[in-house]
Amino acid sequence: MEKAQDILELERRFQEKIDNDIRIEPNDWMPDAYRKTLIRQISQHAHSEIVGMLPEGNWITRAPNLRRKAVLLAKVQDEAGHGLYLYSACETLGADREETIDDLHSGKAKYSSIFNYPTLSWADMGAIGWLVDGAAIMNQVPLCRCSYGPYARAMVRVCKEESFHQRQGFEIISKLAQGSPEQKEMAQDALNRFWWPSLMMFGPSDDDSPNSAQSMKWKIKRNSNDELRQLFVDVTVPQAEMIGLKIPDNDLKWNEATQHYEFGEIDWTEFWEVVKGNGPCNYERVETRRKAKENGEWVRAAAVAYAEKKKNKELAVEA
Ligand code: BYC
Repeated sequence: MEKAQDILELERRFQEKIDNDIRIEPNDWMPDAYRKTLIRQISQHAHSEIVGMLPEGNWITRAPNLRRKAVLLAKVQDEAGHGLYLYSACETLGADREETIDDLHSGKAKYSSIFNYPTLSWADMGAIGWLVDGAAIMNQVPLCRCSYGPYARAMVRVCKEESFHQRQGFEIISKLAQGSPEQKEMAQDALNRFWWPSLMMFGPSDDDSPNSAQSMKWKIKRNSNDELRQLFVDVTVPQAEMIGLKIPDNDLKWNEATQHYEFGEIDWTEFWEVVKGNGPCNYERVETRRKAKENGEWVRAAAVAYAEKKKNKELAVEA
């Protein structure tokens, strides 16, 4: 009985902190469900950053000039860094990093649906930076105010870097859109293929989002999936107009009364198929990560052998 009362008191204090916007830190008491939700979201986010390196990594050797290559290389390296901060944030919650990564490789863990689409032309580098990083910023800026300290702090740096990513993507796509008719066509084709998957990045609509209500109550998420999707559409449509590209949605129209764009129905069947593992590149993406781990085995073994040798030498000196 006393124990149950203690827990109630801990829960009360936890909720009080949340209500007063006081951050929860790794050593603070937190309900198991809060910890589990954070591990779920942060690990999925980390996997997305790591798998997200693949579609763009595919174009590093084919960038059209040295400047584009250097910028793309830096961008992909930034994504690796984001993945590492996020795996560390996950560890502060007690998750084992090795197990977390193995869950990605076994197909058990989710990562963002967007990275299961192929990158078919250089214009896709523009579309990804502009749309995918643009959507990521929209979703991640509110996460800088997440109730869990390590996640919120990681997001501050991630968002700064995502802003640079978005701008480099917009620069690529606008240059193509102002180029030759063939280049303009490439830009339009990339927009046609990445528009709807970018809207899907925000997750299912609010009525079908099982986690949103509780995550918002805990101030992990600050906005609902639909709210952020709408903000993204409102910001991005004028950008497309500015560079002379057409959003591939015949139902898109400005609503003067609500001061928002109305847009067409998202193909939720396609979304859930991709999330379940049946998208165009799901198999290839996970397989590439699995092979990367296998191929790096000798590096890890060498590092461990070196560390052990060094430790034995130190012990011998001490003796
Ligand atoms: N794809 O109840 P819901 C980047 C899952 S990387 C796949 O709304 P929640 C970048 C969801 O996990 C950006 N699965 O969930 C990197 C849940 O399944 P479980 C990645 C999705 O968590 C490289 C179920 O559907 N950003 O920027 O409240 C290059 C029901 O959904 C998706 C983040 O990870 C999806 N799109 O909300 C360039 C941001 N959507 O776990 C760029 C952090 C939903 O119950 N994450 N699902 O089995 C979030 O903000 C939230 O987790 C979400 C989903 C908004 C994504």
